[in-house]
Amino acid sequence: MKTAHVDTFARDNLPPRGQWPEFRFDLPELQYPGRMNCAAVLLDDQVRAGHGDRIAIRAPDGECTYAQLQAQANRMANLLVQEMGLKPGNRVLLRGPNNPMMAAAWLAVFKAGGICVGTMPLLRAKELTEIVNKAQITHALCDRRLDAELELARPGCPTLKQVRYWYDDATDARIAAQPDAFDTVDTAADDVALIAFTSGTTGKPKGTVHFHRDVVAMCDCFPRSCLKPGKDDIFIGSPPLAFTFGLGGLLCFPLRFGASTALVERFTPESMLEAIQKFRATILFTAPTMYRALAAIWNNYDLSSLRKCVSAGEALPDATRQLFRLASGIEIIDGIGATEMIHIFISHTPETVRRGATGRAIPGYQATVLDEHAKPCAPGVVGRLAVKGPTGCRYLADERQRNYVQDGWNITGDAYLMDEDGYFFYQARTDDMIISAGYNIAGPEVEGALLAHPAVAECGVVGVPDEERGMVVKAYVVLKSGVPGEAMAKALQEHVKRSIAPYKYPRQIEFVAALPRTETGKLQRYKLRTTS
Ligand code: 3UK
Repeated sequence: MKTAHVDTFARDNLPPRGQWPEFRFDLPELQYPGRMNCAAVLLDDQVRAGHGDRIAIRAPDGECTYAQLQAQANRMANLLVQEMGLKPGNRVLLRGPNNPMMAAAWLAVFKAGGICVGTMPLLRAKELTEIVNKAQITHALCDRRLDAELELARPGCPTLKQVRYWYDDATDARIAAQPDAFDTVDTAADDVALIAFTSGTTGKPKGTVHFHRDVVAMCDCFPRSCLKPGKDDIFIGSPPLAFTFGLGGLLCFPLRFGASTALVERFTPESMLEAIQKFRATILFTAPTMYRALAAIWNNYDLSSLRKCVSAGEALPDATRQLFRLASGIEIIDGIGATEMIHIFISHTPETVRRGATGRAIPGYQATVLDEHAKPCAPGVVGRLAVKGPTGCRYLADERQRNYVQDGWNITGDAYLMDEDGYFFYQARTDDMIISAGYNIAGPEVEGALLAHPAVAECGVVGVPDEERGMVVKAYVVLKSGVPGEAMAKALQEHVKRSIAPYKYPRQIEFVAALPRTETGKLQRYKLRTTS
């Protein structure tokens, strides 16, 4: 299909075809036409189908309908094209907390045939500079409140010529002055729609390239099979739209199903429950650590509207699943996704949960566990997780493509085992396995055991160098009750020895006030390792 992009930078910097994963479109709902713009599917089609008067976005300062969201996205698209000179295929940096302006900006860039590059609100000038230069970003739309780091980055960003800040009177007036009609650019289904940078913890950031078709495919896989949302659902949650977990769960999924999204800029556990209560939200997206915090204060709010809860970003320990179910009555839907895959590919419904498992390959995806010779492991044997489906990894000009894609499979970097029934059990990140005195120990399993102890609020387990054993298991523990010290350490060690194979118990325990986490809720194990 002929590209609509005038600027072909992103296409030109895709990996060579031979290094692409195998793409599979095995379901009837994945048979897409050759031309599609994801914003036309998510927004224009909904308005055309008569949903214009339904609420699309709810926010603390008001609501907006599908028709109003479309008009705002159109005005912003006109600003991009008429005043900022955007050409289809140009990369546009987007930066702001989750709110209606930000949502409209994403849709505006898609409509104009631009390529969205979302950036996490907490990124600093150095990281922004790397992203702008890697993706050769030409335009930026940014919330005025987050201008400082972007301005600091600009001198090091020669390609970035056009920057506008919203919530700035001049820009807001220019947006308001634009026509509210815009002809959505008729992109090819395989024109690039976004470049998502991985929240990876080490090394230079990797840009993962996703097409318009991929954005629609993520809506037609996980939510369709595991969430089954309806028009009356109200989505809410914490992941930033710059994280594809949030882009799907808090913008694309609700629009695809004609539902609505409640966008809130910042959450504490308390304000999240207040917001669920206020908006009568029905579907929640957040990370395991937030579910632990919510469970502790659940009873203080009326949360009767909530039906479904999705957890992703890191492993959900069974102890957290049980803690949350006791508090809320809700069985969490766990799902593993990756920026490379754009969204979730292994998950389950509340009815098909299996304790300790992430779930099964969702319809549309295949998953397997491979041994060191790239052969499938027998059930119960730990190996490397490999997946394929309608979406997959295409790094922007990056040698690391060869690590992630092997023989057509996407290799996520996770150690998993599969049982006889096709359920996948997370062990650890492949490079996080602890080898102590010849034993392979998965840190998350030890964390799961510790979390089942009533005194433990949060914990992180890593291997630290040891003369005698090569490595020993060390646990960093945040307590919710009890006193840190020798006696508590002893009690926790005994508890672990009673719950899992005794050799896995943490020989060292350090009590801390908090654990280092990324903006996406992931424990930063490398920081724990370097502090020991
Ligand atoms: C880990 C999980 C166990 C796993 C993501 C949903 O997390 C997302 O993307 P990232 O690129 O990280 C990917 C890696 O995170 N992980 C994520 N979910 C789980 N491990 N159980 C889980 N449920 O190591 C994976 O390889 O930041 C998640 C949707 C979109 C996403 N981008």
